[in-house]
Amino acid sequence: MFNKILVANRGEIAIRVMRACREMDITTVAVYSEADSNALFAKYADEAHYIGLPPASQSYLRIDRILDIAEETGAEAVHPGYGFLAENPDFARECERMGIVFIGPSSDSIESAGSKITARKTMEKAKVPVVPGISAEIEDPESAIDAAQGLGYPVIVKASAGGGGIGMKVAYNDSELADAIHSTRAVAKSTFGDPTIFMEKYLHQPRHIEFQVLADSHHNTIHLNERECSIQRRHQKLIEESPSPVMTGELREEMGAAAVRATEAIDYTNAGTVEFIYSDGDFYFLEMNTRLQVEHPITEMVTGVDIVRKQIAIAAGERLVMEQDDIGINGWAIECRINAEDPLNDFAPSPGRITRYRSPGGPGIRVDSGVHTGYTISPFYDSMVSKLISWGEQRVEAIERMRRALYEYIIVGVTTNIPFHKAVLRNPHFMRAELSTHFIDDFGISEQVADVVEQEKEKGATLASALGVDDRKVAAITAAVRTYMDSSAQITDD
Ligand code: MV4
Repeated sequence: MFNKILVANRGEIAIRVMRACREMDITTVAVYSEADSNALFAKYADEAHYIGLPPASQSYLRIDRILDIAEETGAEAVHPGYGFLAENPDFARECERMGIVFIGPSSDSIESAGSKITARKTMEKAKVPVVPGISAEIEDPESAIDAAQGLGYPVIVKASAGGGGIGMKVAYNDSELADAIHSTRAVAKSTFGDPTIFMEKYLHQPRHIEFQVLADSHHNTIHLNERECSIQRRHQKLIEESPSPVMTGELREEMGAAAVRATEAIDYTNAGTVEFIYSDGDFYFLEMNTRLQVEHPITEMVTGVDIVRKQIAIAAGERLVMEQDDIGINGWAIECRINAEDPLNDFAPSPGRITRYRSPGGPGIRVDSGVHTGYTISPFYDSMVSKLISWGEQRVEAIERMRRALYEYIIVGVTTNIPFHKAVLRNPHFMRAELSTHFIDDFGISEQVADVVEQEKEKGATLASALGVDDRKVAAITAAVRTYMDSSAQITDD
């Protein structure tokens, strides 16, 4: 096992990884930017090294500096977290070259998953269902139009180097397809430096179901069941749950086996995620994510498997001790991503100083966070404050606990999307698990969010007048009311 690991990331995920290291008695090295010099993750590490200024291009993306520090500090392995360098084959390759273990798949696996056309071809060969489409580059619009008429409109044009929803366009007829080909090619070239595009039949309002997989370096591959991630906004996931409400034992076996075949087909090792879309009883491979995902905790809650510890053990060459039959499903888990953004203003980021912070706890609640009272959320990084995860014996209990935890959660100083989560967790469509990737647009969620905010303001105003304090203190008062159980709670001016 490793003695020392460098964590090439920041915030909550850096802490998540270092927690596993601490349990495993592995020393940790953090790297931090100027903007993170007071951040919790840098303090949590056994040692922390400065790597440069924000933005990330000058610090968290600096392969050279990060690997210099790994070498200087004697770290034997690097954990990339998610985002930043996590799916960068050049980083993995440079680690391989320097003899530093990259805690993730090989650079070759990252590369073959990164090209969507290559992945489609590989999956077809491995008998993993892919969306009807063309597993080759679109060369000229005329032949693409011929092919589209064969598939039937609508079709979707995608960048081969894309993923996560960037560089794709839907076309409903020949002339839209000609436009989509030109615009997607241009976006692909400017965003990814690769103009290669391909085409699939467009499936209307699919559900997004992904399988967590684990593969060791001894050819053992298993899956840890599915997550459903259908509450998204512009490809940003906001709520995820496991298991999926539409899953049956039979479908899980079929999709799980396909996920394992997909993983084996690209000689994958370590933790990964196989993304499918599901529509009318059929499922299709979309992409393979070659990293630890933000939403991994819900899988941990229902399977009892610590995915980060497994990643480290696999990278150290250990065998997976469990087999597929050892993996069960205990209860239900939901994750709400708590972001510093304004759900009433088009989810605009709301960076700033957190003047009051109290996270929920109690039965069935897990909070993965990197913030605290006095912490400043920097405009340089994504706006995620924490991940709030609930567990229950059944879906309804997980929902009830999540609602209760959202009620307990106090964050003053920055605007958060907590009212959005409160609205969704009471939405009758969500309760009935009528999920699709178009959920937010379809169900008038913003009016429901406005109602939640209005009700909370009223409650605060009533209290403020009853207590005879001025309106500016309403937020703090409302917060204090919710911490009545916390005898140390104090109302402060900020
Ligand atoms: C699709 C699709 C419908 N039909 N492909 C979006 C992210 C990227 N992984 C692929 N995506 C989609 N591909 C076909 N043939 C719809 C989406 C899609 C989507 C997929 C998963 C989760 C959320 C989504 C939101 C909009 C569109």
